[in-house]
Amino acid sequence: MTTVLTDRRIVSDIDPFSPEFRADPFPHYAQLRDLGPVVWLEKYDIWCVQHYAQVKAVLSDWENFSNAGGGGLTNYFKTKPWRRPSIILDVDPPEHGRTRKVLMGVLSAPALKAMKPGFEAVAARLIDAALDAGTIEAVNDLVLPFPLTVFPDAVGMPPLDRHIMLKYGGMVFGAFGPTTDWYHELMRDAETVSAWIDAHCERDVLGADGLGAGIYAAADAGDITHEEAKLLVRSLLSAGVDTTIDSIGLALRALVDFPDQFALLTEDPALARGVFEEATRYDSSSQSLFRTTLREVELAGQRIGKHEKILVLIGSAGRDPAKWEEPDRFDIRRKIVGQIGYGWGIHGCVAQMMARLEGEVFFRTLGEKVGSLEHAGPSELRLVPGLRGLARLPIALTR
Ligand code: OVM
Repeated sequence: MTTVLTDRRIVSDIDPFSPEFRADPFPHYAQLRDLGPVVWLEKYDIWCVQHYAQVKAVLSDWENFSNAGGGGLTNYFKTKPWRRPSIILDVDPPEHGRTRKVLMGVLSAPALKAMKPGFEAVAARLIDAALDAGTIEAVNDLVLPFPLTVFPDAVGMPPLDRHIMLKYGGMVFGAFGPTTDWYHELMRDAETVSAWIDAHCERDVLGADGLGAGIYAAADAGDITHEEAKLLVRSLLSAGVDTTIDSIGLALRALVDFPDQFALLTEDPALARGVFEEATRYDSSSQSLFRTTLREVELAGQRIGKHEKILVLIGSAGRDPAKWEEPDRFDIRRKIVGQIGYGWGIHGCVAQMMARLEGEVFFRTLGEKVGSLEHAGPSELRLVPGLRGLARLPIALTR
């Protein structure tokens, strides 16, 4: 005899990848949180968690909630991955620890300290040019060139054709969500773009003192193989530019939207780190990620079957009133303990201290140099399925 447990799951037809949801996800997050701790999204046959507590619980429990099913909507236990899976994102312990340790090593505090003057010089040059222009489209004229310069510089990449990294980023983060026309269009160049990225993961194209060289040095030391070194460079090139471009762009928009907060920054540019930290909670590039169950589990009273996908809404966790006081207020002096915007646990963003450094340098320079900041037209979102960011942010700024 078999016992069939009645599955009284909470079902919703909400589509977190729809243009309507994505245009302003925050009221939709609140709606999902009101539905319950674990919701079944019937459109995609996936589960979804949206409260800070469950998001953290899922991300902390890697034994049940695996990364081997892939970082996006595609379930690698059932469907072939679009590229060779990442050896840091798409793996569980014990393999994960070894590769993660190598990236942790190259992204050490002294390594970041050495990058800072270069970041400052680029930020100063870009912000001076923006001030000279007076009115700019801030995404393409100011924000995008910052990570797209400092990050490949840090990796040790040659200066040519770096915009191809953005095409690859679109392919990587596009594959996190359901396929769209935008994604199909982008994938028409997939072969040439992937070949370019592949070539730039090779040791001989990377400078002798960058992050890339550090990863290959770990291979020389026997911590990983040389083939793994190449794939870890690929992880840097995959996740390193779109994420920070989008996060800095959204943080900048938040400052334009909240003039009182911008005024605080101009009075005390040392609040720059707070600007970026708060923006990472309030509105930033990484709103969601996925886990896949390795076995049947129970989560907040809901039974979840083996090899089922769970959408983990970290953007919603950042607005959960059970965790944050006045979560919808952008407050650069907020004391953030338990930041969830970089994920959590063993897969929490490995380069988060580098991202923070980029944000801090950018907004400190802005606070030091810019006296006024206003919208000069409507901002527009860019619709990469796996990321949130701006395509356009017209602003006017003065000294
Ligand atoms: C990787 C990778 C790609 C995209 C995102 C990511 C958020 C990692 O190739 O390892 O982490």
